[in-house]
Amino acid sequence: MKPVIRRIFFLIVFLLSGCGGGGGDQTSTTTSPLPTTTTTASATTSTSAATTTTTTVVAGFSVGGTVSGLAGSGLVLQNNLGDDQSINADGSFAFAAELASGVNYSVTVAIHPTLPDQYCNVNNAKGTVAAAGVSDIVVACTTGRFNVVDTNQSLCYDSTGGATKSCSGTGYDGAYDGNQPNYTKSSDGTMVTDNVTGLIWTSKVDRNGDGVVTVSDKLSQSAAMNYCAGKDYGDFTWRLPSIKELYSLMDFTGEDPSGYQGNDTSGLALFIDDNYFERAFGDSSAGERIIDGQYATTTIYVSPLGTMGGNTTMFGVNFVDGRIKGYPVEVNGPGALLRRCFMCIA
Ligand SMILES: [Ca+2]
Ligand SMILES: [Ca+2]
Repeated sequence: MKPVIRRIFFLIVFLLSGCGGGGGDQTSTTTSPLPTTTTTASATTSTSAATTTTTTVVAGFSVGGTVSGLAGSGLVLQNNLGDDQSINADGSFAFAAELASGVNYSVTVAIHPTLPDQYCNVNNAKGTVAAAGVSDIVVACTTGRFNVVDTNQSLCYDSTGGATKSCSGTGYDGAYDGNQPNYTKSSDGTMVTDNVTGLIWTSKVDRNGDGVVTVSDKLSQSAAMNYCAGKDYGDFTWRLPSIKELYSLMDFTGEDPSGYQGNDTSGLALFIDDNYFERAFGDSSAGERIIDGQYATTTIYVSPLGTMGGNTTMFGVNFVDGRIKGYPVEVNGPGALLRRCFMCIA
């Protein structure tokens, strides 16, 4: 949604109606006195018995910040997935549309710079306007690097007993915050923007849209690549991710359910943020295990020794048990059992 945004102004038109006498119609426009109104981003109309008063109250605050490190061209920022703002040089910026107090903002990179290829990271990207302009959004562009997302792991464990311990000085994942996972879901819930890597993901694994993830939604690697390439949605060019891209979604707050005997998956903690991405497990009705939540990638494991009984092997991510492994790329076994979950990226 794009709220109507303008600076505060008051327009009061008193239409004097029904006056007796032969003076004819009278219309006056004034800027005071001001009626008591609630400040919102939309027009407010109030009516009294004596006069008809139309009061338009629009309050807006700028949303912006600073850009640094920009070397390429073509950088486009968005606020709430709209209001495109082209950036040509380092320095301060502000979106054209201003937001009313209480309105959320979420700044993302719509197009990263090219020539040279750059990645621009956005910090302080989200918040709620609080009766003041926002100017602390920091867009930092770098050349030739891929922003690594933190695994969301903030705890550290003793390597022998497994008890939690202080992270200080350990050098463990939990000792580093890094680029914390940060996602934005599209309004229809079908796409997720990773605000750290800049990748845009399809969020659904339920390919046939019947509301449940089964083997019918899974494909072999080549079929998944064709499916993504043929996807016509959102004016993007879609493709199957590489292992590096898919692994960037790994969330180590998940818990490995290996050994779990039940069929109810509702209490299982996945290794992907299910606030943004669909939950997917093995299809027990088709003979799969609950942990058969492997996702396909384009990345092939090249080994002179051969793997998977001589079958070409791709790297995949299992968001149910948190593992990264090699899997055969094609359906060559008992029917659907070697098909994989997948998501597309742009
Ligand atoms: Ca961490
Ligand atoms: Ca389905």
